[in-house]
Amino acid sequence: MKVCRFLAGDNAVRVGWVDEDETIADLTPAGISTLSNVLESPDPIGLLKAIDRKPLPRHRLADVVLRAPIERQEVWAAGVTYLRSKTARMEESDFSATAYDRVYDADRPEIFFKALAEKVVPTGEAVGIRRDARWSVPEPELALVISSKGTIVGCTIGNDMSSRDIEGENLLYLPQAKVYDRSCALGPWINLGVTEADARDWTVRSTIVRGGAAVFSGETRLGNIKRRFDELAAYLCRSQSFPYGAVLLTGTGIVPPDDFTLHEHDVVQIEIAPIGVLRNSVVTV
Ligand code: DO4
Ligand code: MG
Repeated sequence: MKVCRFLAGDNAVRVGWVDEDETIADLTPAGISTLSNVLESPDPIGLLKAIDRKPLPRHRLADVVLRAPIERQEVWAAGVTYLRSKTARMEESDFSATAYDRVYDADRPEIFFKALAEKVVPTGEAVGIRRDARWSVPEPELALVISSKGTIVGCTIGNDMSSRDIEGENLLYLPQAKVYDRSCALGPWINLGVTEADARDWTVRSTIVRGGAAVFSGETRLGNIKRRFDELAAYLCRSQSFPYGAVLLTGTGIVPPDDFTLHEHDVVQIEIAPIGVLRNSVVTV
């Protein structure tokens, strides 16, 4: 079951149920006006199943504008959860190599703050590359949607945009490499009730298009993530409460070659087939 935030004719943000036939049922007449109404329910799937969709207004996906599937949640990100991410980062920086090597094997994962909800970019809008960075990449990641009780209630696709030269220069620069305008995209919507066992069979595919041609393609299986999803969520929620819930990016296993950097006007496409596609052009910020 997929739920989204969308704008229809009157420019009000509504919550919709996305059907397999690519239409959206507007949940407003059913009393659901926020995503939190669903995500914070004791039984999100049961809540939706109890709704009679027949009388609800319907829109074709092509006729609406999707907003990022987030309201007031903080966005956090786990790092170095794939062997590919560890080796890429160890090559990027002699200075920080030991830290990446150690965190990959440590009990405690790397988890860092990524974005406030209002700064998250939806599918169809531009993600940013910093004007003071020379080496910028997308990080295609599964994003876990976590309720205020710390329960994983759904998932979506995330892009943890990163400035690798800034991160590689000094580990203490990580917040500047990771947190800046348009550095986080989420979407297109949230899949509810996915089990970790199912998701581990899914493939993440990423393509970067420049001037109409693909300049990078890569893929990985979510089963390559070293840590369990509930382990990551539990670490995030240790000694920290999230009254509006949280979104946790689970790390990247797709790393373009070291001579690749994003350019303005590139288009980054990330697909996890059972969820959908997150597509963003690139702008310098
Ligand atoms: O410390 C580096 C960040 C790691 C990261 O974002 C990832 O592995 O996805
Ligand atoms: Mg990342």
